[in-house]
Amino acid sequence: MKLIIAIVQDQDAPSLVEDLTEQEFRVTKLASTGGFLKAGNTTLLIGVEDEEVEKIKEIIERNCKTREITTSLLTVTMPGDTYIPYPLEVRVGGATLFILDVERHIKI
Ligand code: 2BA
Ligand code: 2BA
Repeated sequence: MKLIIAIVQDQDAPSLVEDLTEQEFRVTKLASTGGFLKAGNTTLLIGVEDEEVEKIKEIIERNCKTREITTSLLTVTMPGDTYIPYPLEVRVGGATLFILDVERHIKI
């Protein structure tokens, strides 16, 4: 069994979760925050049999889009610690996946 940790954009999460559950996959949705943009994103935990991993990847590819976003980061200027916002173009990927081996899967 594998545990897929999928970090996706909030906009893509509802349709992705719907597609996964429609196809009988189990999923747990967590609210998360990206360290760089400090904006909300969604982390999904999906526990599946090894042979289903490719199918999950396809469902994620279908639902998750890469987006260019312009954000404003704050930079500190010395001296006096003044914060100046500057615009930054960032390409946020469709999804970041971590696929881990599951040692044990127990239901109590
Ligand atoms: P939920 O996805 O909200 O599922 C609640 C309960 O609904 C499940 O209890 C199960 O009895 C039923 N259920 C879920 N998906 C189903 C489906 N496709 N067909 C028929 N019945 C279904 P549990 O199995 O005890 O799971 C409780 C919670 O644990 C789940 O909440 C989910 O958040 C998480 N979970 C369970 N298995 C998971 C897995 N393989 N990967 C990720 N999260 C899992
Ligand atoms: P954030 O950390 O908010 O990053 C959003 C996007 O900003 C990233 O998109 C990337 O294009 C850019 N970015 C991130 N760190 C950067 C840096 N140090 N310098 C320049 N640009 C940077 P993605 O790579 O598609 O990542 C989307 C979200 O997935 C991330 O949100 C983070 O929450 C998560 N993520 C990505 N890689 C990860 C990793 N290796 N470990 C844990 N979480 C990861």
